[in-house]
Amino acid sequence: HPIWKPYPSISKELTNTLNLMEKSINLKNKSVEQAVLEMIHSGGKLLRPAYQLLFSQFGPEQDRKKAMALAASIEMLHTATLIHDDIVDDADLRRGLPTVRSSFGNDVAVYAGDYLLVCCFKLLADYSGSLKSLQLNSRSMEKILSGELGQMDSRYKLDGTVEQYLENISGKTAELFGLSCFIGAYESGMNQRFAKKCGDIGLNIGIAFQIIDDILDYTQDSQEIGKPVLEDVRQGIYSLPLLYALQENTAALLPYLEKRENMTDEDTQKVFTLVHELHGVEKAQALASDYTSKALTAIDKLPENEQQTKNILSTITKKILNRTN
Ligand code: 2DE
Ligand code: MG
Ligand code: MG
Ligand code: MG
Ligand code: MG
Repeated sequence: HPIWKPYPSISKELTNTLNLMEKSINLKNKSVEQAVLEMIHSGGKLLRPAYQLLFSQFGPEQDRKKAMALAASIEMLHTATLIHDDIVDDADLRRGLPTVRSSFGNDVAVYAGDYLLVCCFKLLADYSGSLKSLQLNSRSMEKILSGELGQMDSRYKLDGTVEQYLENISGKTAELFGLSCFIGAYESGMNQRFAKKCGDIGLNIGIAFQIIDDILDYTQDSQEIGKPVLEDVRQGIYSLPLLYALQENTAALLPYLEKRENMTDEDTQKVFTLVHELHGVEKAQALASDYTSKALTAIDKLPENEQQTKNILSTITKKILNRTN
């Protein structure tokens, strides 16, 4: 992916990580195998493995083969959650391409996600030096699921709070960023205290990342972000910009939102306009900036090293959190 081009050594390790993922995929069932392979090669930014590889540069144990295997494991977990997410969200487009569920159907999509979860744990069990990483990984999966379920349980709720929203995205999205950063540092031989700081940086990056993702639903069109926009609203997922707008003026939004899944395109357009007018986007951008600043301040306090990891982390984090797609 072009964002890694300025960093040849990470770029090379990410290519090797992808190759390792590809090599570990072997199924008799060619539909599921092809679905998994297509998804892996669909041009994702590889953010989680990249953060994991970068944080693994801090420790004394520089086993790069292990670092790349663990990075592959994280990306496989991430890919599994996306395939399953697109089933739950009825999404037809991801990264500008048809989703697994729309190309291959729900059955293949469920199995493709299942298989990637299996691969994730196989790699982790084979390469991680400690039970700790396996424990953390399973706990993270539990938190990802809790975030998703929290979101599902808040569907169509007009009195959802920012706190609940933050709790849900901390699980469904930020947890995986936190895990990547923690495991990167920890498996390179850093102590838990340091790894925990790295994990917290990942959590803040992940929260900002999801807030921005939710803002893009209100500022970009589907072509620009390569996935459906405003579907969330129709499905009752009221993300931060809409939550802020609801706090400002529930009555203005109610006539549209109360139609629930029967909202027309005009209704969602009207909600879109109101969210902007009621400063929902602006306020969400401000909260994303707070989390970005927290992450950048903590990155700034990381130790210096030969690879200048700290500078790379800072540059790419700024880039990612200023993204428009
Ligand atoms: C993406 O959220 C969230 C991903 C987490 C999905 C987790 C699932 C539980 P979005 P976009 C489905 C499965 C859990 C496991 C396997 C541990 O807001 O806009 O839907 O990219 O993101 O579709
Ligand atoms: Mg989705
Ligand atoms: Mg979803
Ligand atoms: Mg989204
Ligand atoms: Mg969504």
